Amino acid sequence: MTPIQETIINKKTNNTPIWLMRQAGRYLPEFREIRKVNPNFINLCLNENLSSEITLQPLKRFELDAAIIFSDILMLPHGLNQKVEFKKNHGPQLGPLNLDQISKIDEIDFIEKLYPIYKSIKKVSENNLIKNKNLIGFVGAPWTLLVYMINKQSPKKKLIKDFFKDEFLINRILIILEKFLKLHIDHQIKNGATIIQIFDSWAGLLEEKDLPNYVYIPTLSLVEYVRSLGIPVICFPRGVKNYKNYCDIVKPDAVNIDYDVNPISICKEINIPVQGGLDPKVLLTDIENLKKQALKYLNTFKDHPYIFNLGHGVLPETKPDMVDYLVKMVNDY
Ligand code: 1CP
Repeated sequence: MTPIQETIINKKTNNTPIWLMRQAGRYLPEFREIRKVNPNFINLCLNENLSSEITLQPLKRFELDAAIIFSDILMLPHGLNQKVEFKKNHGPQLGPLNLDQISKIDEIDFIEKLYPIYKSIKKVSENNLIKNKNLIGFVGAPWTLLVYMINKQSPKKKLIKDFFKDEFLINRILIILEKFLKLHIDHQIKNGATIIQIFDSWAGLLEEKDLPNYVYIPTLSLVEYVRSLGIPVICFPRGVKNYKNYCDIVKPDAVNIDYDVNPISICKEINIPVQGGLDPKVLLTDIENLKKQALKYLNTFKDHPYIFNLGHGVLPETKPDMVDYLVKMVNDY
């Protein structure tokens, strides 16, 4: 068993594995080299040679316990033929959402469109660097994908005014997403992903009363699906106010907490393995502060199954030396 599986499945507490969200990305000069000559982000995700190379870049530098496949949650709407573009300094921009068109998408066409992602996963899984480590496949949660598909761009702090106006459209999209997310998960696992993480980056935008419909029910269905395939599933419902409720209802194998969550109370309230929490901005400060903040998480969770990670992705301004220090520190703890 890998260190992460020991933590999630055997609930071991005497070693703390580590990987970082967005560990493959813009803070690495070797990534920026590739990115510079590949201005189209979607095409880069669909280039199995480059995306597998990028996935492995952080493992060449740091003693991490997992690789996360270099792709994006928005490859799913791309697979459903909704236009997705990543504009410089602007984030994603999506095209019109045509329900008739999306309803007609055929499973084979979808898989064919995303095929290079699965080939990339296969390549990484066959690389020596991933031995005794996990390869993390991922999807966006139905709610977060719905947000991008209807909002057409990052909601930042809020949704467009008429977001909930067309209830029929929303319900149809959620049903279609569930079907294709399962297909996408299935193919990632078949090609070598050994854990699935579900990112619900915009769960925090919903009021408590809307969580069952948009977050709990659709996510529970995915969690049960991943579990039926015999693979652990980690959920990251960023920004929800009540992580305990979420865990009690959705029942993931582990939960990633965001940096606004108080680790001490979560450790008391939640029985399942916990991942993450450290504010990625701490990596922009200094070694002293990084050590202090990281120790806060390590000490709090010393008797709780815990996977070290951040409360959101590594920021592009991060110095690789700070990541190096953090990984060494966690491994030496
Ligand atoms: O070079 C660039 O300009 C691209 C930056 C970039 C990268 C490196 C984007 C654009 N996506 C990614 C890769 C990515 N995205 C990974 C794999 C690499 C890794 O983690 O090491 C993963 C797991 C994601 C997941 C993702 N994409 C999420 C969920 C996690 C989170 O950050 O909340 C979300 C919301 C996205 C959408 C997305 N992709 C990229 C941007 C700029 C955004 C929008 C973010 C926003 O709305 O603010």
